[in-house]
Amino acid sequence: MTTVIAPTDDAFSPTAGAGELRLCWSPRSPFVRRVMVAAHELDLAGRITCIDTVVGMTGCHAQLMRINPLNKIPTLITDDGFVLSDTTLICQYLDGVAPSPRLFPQAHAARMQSMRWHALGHGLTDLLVLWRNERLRPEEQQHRPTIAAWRAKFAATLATLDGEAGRLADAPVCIGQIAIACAVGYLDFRFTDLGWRDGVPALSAWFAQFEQRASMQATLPSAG
Ligand SMILES: N[C@@H](CCC(=O)N[C@@H](CS)C(=O)NCC(=O)O)C(=O)O
Repeated sequence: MTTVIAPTDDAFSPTAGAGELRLCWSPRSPFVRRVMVAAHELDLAGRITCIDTVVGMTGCHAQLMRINPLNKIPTLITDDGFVLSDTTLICQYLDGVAPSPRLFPQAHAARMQSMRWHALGHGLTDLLVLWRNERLRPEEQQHRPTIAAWRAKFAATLATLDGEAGRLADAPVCIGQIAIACAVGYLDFRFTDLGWRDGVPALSAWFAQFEQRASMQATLPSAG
């Protein structure tokens, strides 16, 4: 069960209580979801208090800006005085403080495979969040060539992942699969019109399995 608190000044104070981790959070962000899935996989979710933090590219969140000049979520406040922004960094932090770290493989070959998948999932998420923001603009202000390029890159990324679905299924759960699953989950949340499953049956089948994990079910996006 995720503990969510209101965005008071106190909540954003840059030191969490002993043993506590505070996460500037939204149930809609695919980046935040990646952190929360990692936390669940590492049995750390119970230590995280989520601060309800509504951000947008066209404005600044006053309290978040005081601790993170980039004004982005996720931002993690730790009990040892760190304020960490950047999803990858936060996931690495969680892996490092978990009783048994395991989402970032140590062995070079496994690590490179995992981080390569992570880069694909992360890049796809970046692209989709930009695309979503563009869609929120009035139709006549949307830049069609850029949208056409995003569409091509999205399709090419899914085709690449479709070819790797067997390896995604066979590898031990790591940050790479989590990043891909959260990106694909964002397609189901915000881009239902794209019909992303068409033409990528192996990736669809892999995701159908992966999203049954307790960590994915506990972090389903909500529009609320
Ligand atoms: N590179 C960042 C991206 C995070 C990001 O873009 N988060 C969005 C929410 S999904 C955000 O905070 N947008 C507000 C802004 O860009 O000002 C990361 O990996 O954490």
